[in-house]
Amino acid sequence: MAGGRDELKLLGTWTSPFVIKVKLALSFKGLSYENVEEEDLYYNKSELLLKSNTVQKKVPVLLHSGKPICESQLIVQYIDEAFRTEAPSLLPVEPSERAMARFWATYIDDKLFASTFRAGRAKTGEEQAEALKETFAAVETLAATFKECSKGKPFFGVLDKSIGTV
Ligand SMILES: N[C@@H](CCC(=O)N[C@@H](CS)C(=O)NCC(=O)O)C(=O)O
Repeated sequence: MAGGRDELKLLGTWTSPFVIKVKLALSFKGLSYENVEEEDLYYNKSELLLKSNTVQKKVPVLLHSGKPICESQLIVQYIDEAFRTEAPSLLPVEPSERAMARFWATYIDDKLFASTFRAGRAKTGEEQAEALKETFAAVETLAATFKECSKGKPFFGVLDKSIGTV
């Protein structure tokens, strides 16, 4: 397996969708890494996180031979560029398709994750209902987009007899 525990260290927390995104990218590329879980991300950040992401102090941070890479989308791109493994590229090769993939990745971060977090932190039922409405609208947009992007490919929007339409 490429990567290696000495070479790659992921600072994260298991609940974070941004961290999960990076874990998926590492897994698709067949890279092994050391997972370093932040025990108390919001109240007591580790020294390693504070010195690795001095600006945002957020996870995920990928340490590659000690060098920190921050921001989940940039980490995914970094993994794609830095590790030419047998696995296919994470992003399309064609520039316009690549731009489109980045557009939807940003949409997921800005719309889906943001409204989901808002729903979780809402102080009133009304606030929560509003945030959930936005979340479901974003999911519908994504479902339609993935179906469209997957035409002719065995991916989203394919009818599988055992699990129905996904
Ligand atoms: N845009 C960043 C967002 C990362 C982010 O918001 N991480 C949260 C965990 S889900 C965090 O570390 N929060 C700690 C804090 O705000 O102090 C990315 O994509 O990496």
